[in-house]
Formats: sequence, structure tokens, C-alpha cells
Amino acid sequence: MAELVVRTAGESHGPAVIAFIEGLPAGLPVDPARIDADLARRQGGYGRGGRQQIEKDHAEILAGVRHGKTLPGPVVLVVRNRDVRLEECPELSRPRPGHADLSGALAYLEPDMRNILERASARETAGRVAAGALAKMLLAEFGVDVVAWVSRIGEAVAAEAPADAAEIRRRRDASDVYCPDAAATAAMKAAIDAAGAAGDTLGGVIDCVAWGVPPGLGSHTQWTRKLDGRIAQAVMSIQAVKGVEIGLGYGAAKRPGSRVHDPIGYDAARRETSTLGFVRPTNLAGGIEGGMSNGQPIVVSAAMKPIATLKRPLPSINLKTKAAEEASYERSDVCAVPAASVVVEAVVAAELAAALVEKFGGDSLGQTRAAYEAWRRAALGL
Ligand code: EPS
Repeated sequence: MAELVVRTAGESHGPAVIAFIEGLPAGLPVDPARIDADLARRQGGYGRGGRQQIEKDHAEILAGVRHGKTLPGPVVLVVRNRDVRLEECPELSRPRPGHADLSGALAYLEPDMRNILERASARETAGRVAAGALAKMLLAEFGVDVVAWVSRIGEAVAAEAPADAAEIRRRRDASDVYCPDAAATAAMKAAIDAAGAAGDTLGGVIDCVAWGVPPGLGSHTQWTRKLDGRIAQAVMSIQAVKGVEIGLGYGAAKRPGSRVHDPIGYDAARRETSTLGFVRPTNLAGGIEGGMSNGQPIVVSAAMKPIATLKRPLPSINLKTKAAEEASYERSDVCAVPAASVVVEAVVAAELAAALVEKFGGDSLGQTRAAYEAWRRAALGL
């Protein structure tokens, strides 16, 4: 079974963040400018701290690409850090509630929590975003378009987003907080200002939709292959994410079945779309039934907690003395929800690309496309 694997390496203040991507079909056109555009978006967003003034992320392609196309071997992308001082960074001895500091110290028997936080840092997501940009290039070959945006920061909530990917992207990219609603953008910025002034931090909600996903990605046959489970794992693993919903999510628990499940219809005029003509008046399932895509847009939502590093620190202890002390404070962001929305888009794309490669094979793009077309013809003949 073809397998698309993404792994990252690197410390926040080490020489670089690295992404290793194995299993992309050979012959996939790679546009480095699109990788860097996503990296730049990830660095931005209102509420970021001083670090992003220092960094200017760029992905160097170290392996796996020749003449602008993927080779059969793995791709390695390197995002070099500018703020390199891993060896000089001081010890961290007062764990921050909500950060990896204390649990990491106990897990790795590591009294200097610097050795934990450097890898736990969300700087790591530069690697996942670079890899996700490649995944989006593969998905685009099959008409799949993944878009994520910010729908809530603290108490500031956006109006429902338009149904059209291009329109969402246009409005989102004009917003300092990557939110398609201009009025909500102003409220979100004000909320971030207030939190910053109070020495506090803010979380929020990120919405993500993938359009054009063919039916049948994922599988009902084994829990590890269920597409919703895999997307949930990928999104939940993003630093500070505490909740993931697919479609109606928690809302489905409150309603009777007749108001949760999406009726099934058929419209021959829509056979040429990703739905193969199977139409649903609603999409409360969020495009996944039985652990498989059903041809409807895949709808994912993620809740991000406020960043754990507080200018006005919470009570903690000194790990060496066990005496009560305030948690450590390090330069940090007031709000990184906009940046995390870029990461959500990347990891959802990576999971969809992995499921696509598993279903259609991934030795070369031509073979992947041929298998996809053959499956499509057969499915239309059902
Ligand atoms: C982070 C702390 C900050 C953030 C960092 C994540 O870094 P520093 O300690 O160098 O100021 O800016 O995020 C990034 C560097 C990034 O590129 O996203 C943390 O502790 O998680």
C-alpha cells in the first residue's frame, strides 16, 4: 500500500526546522513560491510576538525535487532559523501551566525543561506547513481545494463564511486575523489588544473546508484508516488545539437523528462533479460517513486554547526546590490563532493527500491519475 508520510525535526532556537515527506508521487510539479507563501502566512496574523520580526521563513529544497518536479525519493525541506541560540538559552525551571514543561520533565526525566520546550514549541509547525503546501499541490491535481480561516477569537465571533472557496480566501487574506468577516476582524483585533494589555493570551476557533474531495477516501474496515479519525488526530496534534469537530460535531449530540443525517438524492447533471451526482441538501456529516469521504465538502473545526506563556504568570513551583513560585515568562505571542489556521489547512491537506495516495497509488503522478480515472469511471457505472 502506498503511504505518504510527513515527519518534522528541529528545535525552536536550533539551526533549522526540517520536514521529511516520503511517498509523494514522482512527477508532481512543485512551486517553491507557494511553499514560501504559506510559510509567510503562518508567520503573520495580528497578535504575534517579537520572534516573527526576526524570522523570515523560506523552505530550501534539500532533496527529492529535480527540474521542478518530485523525484521518486523522499522530499526534504529545510526552514532555517535566524534566532539560533539553542546552546546559550537558559534553563527553564518553573513550568508554565498548560505548556509541555512539567509533563515533559516527568516523561523524559529531564530537570532542564528547556530540553522539552524547544521541541514542543509551535515553531515546529513551520515544517508541517511546508509539507502541507506540497500536499496541496498534489490535491490541486485532483481538483481538491482546502481552505482554513479564523471564525472566533475569545468572545469575538465571525458571521457564517461564504460557501465559495475563492471568496473566503479573498476576504480571509484581506484580514489581519485571517477571518473572512471584516466586522468580526475589528472585534478580534480589539480583543487581542485587550488581552495583551492585561498580560494575558487568547485562543479561538478555526474552520476548515476541503472542496472537491472524491468519495471513498479513508475506509470503514479498520479504525486506523477512518478518515475522520485521521483528520482529528492530525488537527488535535497541533500545538494548543483542545477540540476537533467534523461537520455538526458536538451539535449532533443534541438533535434527533432526523435532523442530523443528510438525505440522499441523485442529480444526473452533477455526475461530472466530485459528488458523482449524489446530492445532499445538507452536509451536517461534514463530508465523511463511515470513516470515508462521501463527495461533499469536508468540514473541520478546531478549538485552540490561549497560549500558555503568560506575561502575568500563573502560580507554579520551582522544579528544583518545589517551592511555590510564579511560572517562567519567555517572549511569546498574545494570540496565534491566525497562524494556527494556516497549520490546520496544512495538516488537513496532508491527511487528504495521504488518503488519496493510499487509494490510488503513488509511484508516479501519471499512475495515480490513471487509477483515479479508472475508479471514477467504475463508480459512475454503479
Ligand atoms: C513559542 C514561543 C515563541 C513563538 C514560537 C512559539 O518563540 P520565542 O520563544 O522564540 O519568542 O514565537 O513560535 C514560533 C517561533 C513560530 O515560528 O511559530 C512557543 O513557546 O511555543
